[in-house]
Amino acid sequence: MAKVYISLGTNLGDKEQNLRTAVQKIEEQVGKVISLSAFYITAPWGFDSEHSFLNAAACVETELSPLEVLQKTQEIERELGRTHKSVGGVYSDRLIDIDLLLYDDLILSVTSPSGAALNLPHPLMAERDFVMRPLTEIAPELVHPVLGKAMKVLLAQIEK
Ligand code: PH2
Ligand code: MG
Ligand code: MG
Repeated sequence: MAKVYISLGTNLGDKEQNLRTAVQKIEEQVGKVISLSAFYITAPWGFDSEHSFLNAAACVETELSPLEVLQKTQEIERELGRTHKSVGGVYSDRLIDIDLLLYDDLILSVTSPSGAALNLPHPLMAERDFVMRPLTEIAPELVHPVLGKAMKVLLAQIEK
């Protein structure tokens, strides 16, 4: 059984409900949610929007492979009404975004059959306050498999 850490974000609609529904669907389709952070109100990062975000992190125990987890989480995004994805680092408002951060200690860069890229660990996670704050809440001592530092240390680096 693998442990996968997931980041969730939403800045449209009933944000709290969007996160709750996503977590419920993850539990049904990916595996047992063994930890879930609080929901954090965050400012849009990397683009301008009048809509603030609600972000969270979760740890899920799964029997699925990394690409299967990606496929399921993308399906859940579509079920929740997400119609388009960010392209080339150009972000837009969204009902739900579910990103894979870590899958055990795997270091991996592949393209799924659907054409989506899967990079593990998530290449931008350690730069993003909206990811690292909820993740550090649920896994402060977890060591990043590439950077070799605990999440609490990486978060402190962003904050200073
Ligand atoms: N997601 C992005 C880009 N910017 N900003 C916040 N606050 N929260 C997010 O989840 C977020 C973002 C790309 O997916
Ligand atoms: Mg994202
Ligand atoms: Mg995404």
